[in-house]
Amino acid sequence: MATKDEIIAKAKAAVTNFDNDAAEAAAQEGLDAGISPVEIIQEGFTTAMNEVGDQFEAGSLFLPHVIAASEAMTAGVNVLTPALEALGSEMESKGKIVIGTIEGDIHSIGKDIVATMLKIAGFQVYDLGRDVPINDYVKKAKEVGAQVVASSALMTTTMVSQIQIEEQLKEAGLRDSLKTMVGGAPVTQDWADKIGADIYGENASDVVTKLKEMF
Ligand code: B12
Repeated sequence: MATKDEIIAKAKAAVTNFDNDAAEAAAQEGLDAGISPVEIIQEGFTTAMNEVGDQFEAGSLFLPHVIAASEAMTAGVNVLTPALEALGSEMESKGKIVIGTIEGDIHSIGKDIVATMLKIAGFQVYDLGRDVPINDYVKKAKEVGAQVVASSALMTTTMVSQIQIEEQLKEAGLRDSLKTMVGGAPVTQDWADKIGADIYGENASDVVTKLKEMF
């Protein structure tokens, strides 16, 4: 039987080789070997996506490669999702979270992982998808009585819109009754502090730890 390191290496190679079948096979092999789906996602698929991103930035890979890599990652994550969800299905709701990728931004992989992990941790998650108009976060938060409004931004050009979430929640009179949470690759604790967001989450595990402490 392959070792954990070998299976994680297969998961990484599947993404960097743009191979959906290999990603699904590595995910299944990991589950069969008893490896945590979270580890397969973070150490395997995400590490590989970051490498693809670095090569895209350096000009050695192009957009079709990034699309193919993200499809491979999604194929692998889809195999892991039922196992992830099964971990949390027995838990009672800890609170309501509205989440989405911000207006103008279609990057959804990281947001999807965070949403899944929050469901597992026992939160009731309302996922608005990607390219979400600012007002939609506010409307949904009001409609469901959310405790947290969470936004993902993967580009320096779209993270600035996280400021508008803060402003529109204030205008709607909701800001004091809930917490805001921000994340995504260019987002930092400094940025969260600067715009007045309550919580910054570096990755899905960090998000869950911080929210569990808070609720
Ligand atoms: C995959 C990808 C794509 C895919 C997205 C597919 C999809 N369905 O999501 C596609 C090919 C569609 C794409 C398109 C584009 N992309 Co792109 N893409 C990436 C890439 C390589 C990886 C992103 C990813 O999925 N990472 C894996 C996930 C698991 O990590 P993550 O998203 O960071 O999420 C983790 C944390 O950030 C955090 N997190 C995420 N969301 C949230 C939310 C909350 C609330 C919290 C607390 C935490 C949190 O937890 C997650 C899990 O651990 C990045 C490079 C990079 N290193 O980020 C570029 C990158 C983001 N893309 C970039 C660009 C420029 C684009 C395009 C404009 C390209 C083009 N010329 O068309 C378009 C954007 C179109 C648009 N309007 O949005 C640039 C952005 C540069 C900038 N301005 O900041 C990057 C940085 C690449 C680069 N180095 O140049 N892209």
